[in-house]
This record gives sequence, C-alpha cells and structure tokens, in this order.
Amino acid sequence: MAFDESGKIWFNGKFVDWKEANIHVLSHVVHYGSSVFEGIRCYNTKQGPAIFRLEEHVARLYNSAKIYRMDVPYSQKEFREAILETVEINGLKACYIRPVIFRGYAELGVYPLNCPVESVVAAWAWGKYLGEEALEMGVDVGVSSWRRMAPDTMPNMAKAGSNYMNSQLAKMESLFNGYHEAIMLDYSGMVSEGSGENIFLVKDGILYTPPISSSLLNGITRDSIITLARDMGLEVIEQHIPREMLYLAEELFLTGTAAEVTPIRSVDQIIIGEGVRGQLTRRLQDSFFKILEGKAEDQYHWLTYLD
Ligand code: PPE
Repeated sequence: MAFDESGKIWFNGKFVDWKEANIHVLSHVVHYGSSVFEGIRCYNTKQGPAIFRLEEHVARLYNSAKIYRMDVPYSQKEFREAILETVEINGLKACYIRPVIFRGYAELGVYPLNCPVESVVAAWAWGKYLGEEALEMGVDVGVSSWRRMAPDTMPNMAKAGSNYMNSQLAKMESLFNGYHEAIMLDYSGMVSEGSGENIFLVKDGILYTPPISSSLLNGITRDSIITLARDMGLEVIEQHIPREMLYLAEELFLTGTAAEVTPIRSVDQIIIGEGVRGQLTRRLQDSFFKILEGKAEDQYHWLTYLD
C-alpha cells in the first residue's frame, strides 16, 4: 500500500474518510476511461507549504474537461479552495495533489452526458518519481515502439485518464527492456514526450523541446523551464525533433510535476554527452528548486501559500 489511508479526500464538495471515497463498479469512468485529472505538487518552502502553479493546473483541468464536454459544477476558484483545504486538512507539507473529474454512475453506453460529473481531490506524500538518485545521476531511457496518439485520435492537450493507457504500454515496455522510462515518438515519427514527462535537449548551447503539435501534454513544468531558461539568456527553440537528435544532444532531461527536472544519461543505450548530469541541466534544476524551496524570489508568482 503506497498510501497512508488515515487522511481525508475531498469528494463532490465534502471531505470523506480515505476509505469511504468509493465509486460504483458500473460508473462510466470504469468502463470507458472517462476522466480528466491533474498532478500538482505542494512544496515545504522556507516560508511554509506552498502549491506550485495552482492557477495554471486548475485552468488546465478545466480545459481538459471542456474538451470532453464535462460541466464541472464548481468555479475554478472553488476548486482551488478545495485543493488548498485538502492539503491543510490532512496536515501535509510537501505532497502530491491529484484532482480528478470523471463521469459517474447512472447508465452505460458510450454516450456520456447522462452520467453525473464527479470531482475528487486527494493528496499524499510522493517522493522522487524516477527513483531517489534520478535527479542527480540521471536515467536511462529507450524510444518506445508505441507512438503517442495521432492528433485526430485522442486529444493530447487534455490530461485525460484514457491517454495513460498509451503511456502504460510504453512504460511497461521500457521497464521490461531495462530502462527507467520511455520516450515516445509522435504520429509522424518525431520525438513527442515521455510516458509522464516532457523532454528537452541541449545542442550547441541551445535548448530545444518539441512543439505542442508533436502530440504532447502542454506541461506546466515545461513552461516553467522555458521561462527560467530564457531568463538566464538561453535560446529556447520549440521545433520538431528527429530521434537521432536525441543521440547527438549534449544534454537531455525530462520535466514534469512528478519527475520535476530529471537528467537523461542514455537513450537506446547510447550515452548522452558525458553520461552525467549536464551543466545547463544543473543550472536549470538549481533555479527551479530555489524557487520551490523559497530560497529565491518568486518573481513569476508561481507559489500559492497555504496560509
Ligand atoms: N506529459 C505527460 C504525458 C504527463 O503525464 C505529464 C505529467 C507531463 C507531460 C508534464 O506535465 P506537467 O506536470 O504539467 O509539467 N505527468 C503527471 C502524472 C504522472 C503520473 O505517473 O501519474 C505528473 O507529473 O504529475
């Protein structure tokens, strides 16, 4: 059990005991994957617990719901309050927050609009996504034989539960092949993203990342890193990236709420750069974590303090 089950979960507007936060097996979401969700981190800064980019995460959640025609019966402000209260009521400091909006129990059949839209916020302590050493030592990744969804199949800009069936295939394959993570290509064969992270590379001192049109989730960490890099005077280019450009990169790293900024040390067993965390990766990690620890000024207003 990865959870401490003593906490409370916000479920359709009320806090319920962890073990009482249940749904019926005939809920629409169980059969057809009808959910959208977020992953958000709360950091225990020097000035107390603070949620990273709360407004942007809730906005993306509502955008995901919009794509699937889900009417959320709360305002974004109410949802932000629910998230803050969930962290507070559970006495958490540094934690991972998982809001989910899904189609509930009423009838089955693909047409979803007769099923109620239900909302949940849970939070728990979640450590390093790709292992304790990953942030320093880097991870080994393999390009997956599973592609990311083509743009006219599943919307990648929706952070929908069903998209993660595709991620699961890639993630399982990569672990069975001895890697820590999978990199997926898009429908045209260009680099897209990891199973749960965006990807960046450094070549000739320039930072590259695939564009939104490469079938990827518009990551909030991705946006944060682009902002920090430009502020450091780095050139950042969003462009289509062929697979071999990964092999020839000086540095490579993954970004995501769970993975934060994780260096990649090899791709398909080809060593990247020196095979260790690169200089720019380290500088970007430093400026990212300084803000999250409350050690640098929060000049972009990325933090929402609990109190
Ligand atoms: N792409 C995918 C497919 C993805 O799942 C994530 C987040 C990102 C990019 C980065 O997005 P952002 O968190 O806004 O920077 N993945 C979430 C879920 C991971 C999981 O295993 O569950 C996360 O990092 O919270």
